[in-house]
Amino acid sequence: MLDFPSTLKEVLDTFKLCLSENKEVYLEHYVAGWRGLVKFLNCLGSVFGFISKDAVNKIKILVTHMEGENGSQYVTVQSMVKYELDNELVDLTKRGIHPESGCRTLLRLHRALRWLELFLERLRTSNEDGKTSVMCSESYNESLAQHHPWMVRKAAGMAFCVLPGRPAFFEVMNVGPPEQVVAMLGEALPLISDVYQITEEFYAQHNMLDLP
Ligand code: 1Q0
Repeated sequence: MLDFPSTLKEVLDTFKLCLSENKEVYLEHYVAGWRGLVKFLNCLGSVFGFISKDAVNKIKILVTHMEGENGSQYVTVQSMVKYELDNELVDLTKRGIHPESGCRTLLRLHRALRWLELFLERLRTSNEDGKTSVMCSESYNESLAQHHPWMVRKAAGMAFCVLPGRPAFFEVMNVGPPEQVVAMLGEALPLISDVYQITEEFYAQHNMLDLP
């Protein structure tokens, strides 16, 4: 389990550990990565509490599966999907008796990972006076927002407005001077993108990109 991460680099490195040799995604590291991200989110203020609460809740659901009696099936995203599908443990078309399946829960975090990728890429390529709130809402609109109802989109939009500016943001990351942050993001982003793509393709193959 991850202790309080001192830098965002440590958290993003966790996503590097996610990929197995044969390109499966380890749940343990995936969950650890999200735990670390949530800690950074909490540093940004209580306005983000409703987001962090939902993320923590989803992390908990996954951990419960991983530590449960069928935990050995929850080692990778791929093994989880196979297990839950084979045993009819997923609601495929409408909400039913499996509201906390690993598959639908992970899908929510997976969509959020796309937001993260887009947002960090914008941060990386922005200049000093770039507006984090704009970068954040553009990334959100291109990803997660498409899956959220109006109320959630509205609340998210309001929270984005109070994001600190780029310099303060870089400081919270605790990675060093801006050039170093930019370099670190440049190294970390391709790996996050790999994890995202591999999960996306696997979910697509199993027709699971719209799980209720
Ligand atoms: C930096 C600002 C953070 C902005 C995060 C953007 C995501 C906004 C999402 C808002 C929605 C949250 C409310 C709950 C929504 C659920 O309905 C929804 C669907 O689940 P369900 O069960 O109802 O079908 N849940 C989700 O879509 C999951 C959302 C998880 C979001 C996790 C975001 C974690 C953010 C980490 C921030 C990392 C910051 C990195 C850089 C920090 C450097 C200082």
